Amino acid sequence: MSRIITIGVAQLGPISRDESRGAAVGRMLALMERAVRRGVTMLVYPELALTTFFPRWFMADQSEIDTFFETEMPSAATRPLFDRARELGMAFTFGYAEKMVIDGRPRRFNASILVSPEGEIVSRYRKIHLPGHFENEPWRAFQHLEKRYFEPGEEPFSVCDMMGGKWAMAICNDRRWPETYRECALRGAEVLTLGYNTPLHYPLAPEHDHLQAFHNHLCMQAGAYANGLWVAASAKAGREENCDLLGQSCIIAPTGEIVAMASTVGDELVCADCDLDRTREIRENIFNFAMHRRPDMYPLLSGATRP
Ligand code: ING
Repeated sequence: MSRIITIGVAQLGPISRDESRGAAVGRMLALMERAVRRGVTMLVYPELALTTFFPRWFMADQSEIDTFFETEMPSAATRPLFDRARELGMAFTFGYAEKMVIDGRPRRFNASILVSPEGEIVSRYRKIHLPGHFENEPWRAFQHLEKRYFEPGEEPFSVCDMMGGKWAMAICNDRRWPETYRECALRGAEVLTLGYNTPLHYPLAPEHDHLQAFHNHLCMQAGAYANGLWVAASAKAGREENCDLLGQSCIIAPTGEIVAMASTVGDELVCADCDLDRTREIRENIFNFAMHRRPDMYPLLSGATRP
């Protein structure tokens, strides 16, 4: 019996700084309604889907920074998303700024969750690769203060069994690191979902600005192919608070082919019928890890005990 799952990627256009959680959730719900009409049973929303990408500003006051964080999930604002998805029997994933108290200490992460068709949070992930910087750098057209506002995730990538498939989550900058895909594939993942907020301008290397779309797909297509993974990637896109964010949300097959892609920089749904068994074309042949991979020959990568 084939394991075809119709995956939807719900790209979001700009979210303004003063946009309420309710407004953002309303837009997410509208995309969910469109998704169910397309037969989608798994819907992928972007990184930090509930707010504007606030690391673009330096804020000295922690109480102001904390206005962008969620202290409970589901919250009153996001509960409608959980309720409607459960009514529709749709799984979904989205990213948000998570603040929680652990051992009496407030912790803050750039997080994402996977919610089952029954409306249960079945997996949590906290962004491992935090890009950007810690101190305010006024020379930049905009800041990228993820290293200031978030702590790096302390748990490795993980795989969750759901809907007959094996799902892993990553977030934004994670997609640029080949280790992300290989670790998830070695753990048995068949689908990697991720969201991103990617400015077109990269202050440290503006000569690469024109390559943002190329690099975006390059890293995900390569990761999908070399690991036999479906990749479903959802952008927060468009001119958000005067900062142009890359769109081109997409679904990539284990062959590395882009099988669906957004063509706007606004709220847009793209879908594809994803046969999870197609991962086997890659994982049982060209990238059969057991048969061909040589971790003893990559001691610096694999931690194998060789000089
Ligand atoms: N954003 C960017 C990303 O990795 C970035 C940071 C932009 C890195 C452009 C390199 C080039 O897509 C987040 N949120 O990680």
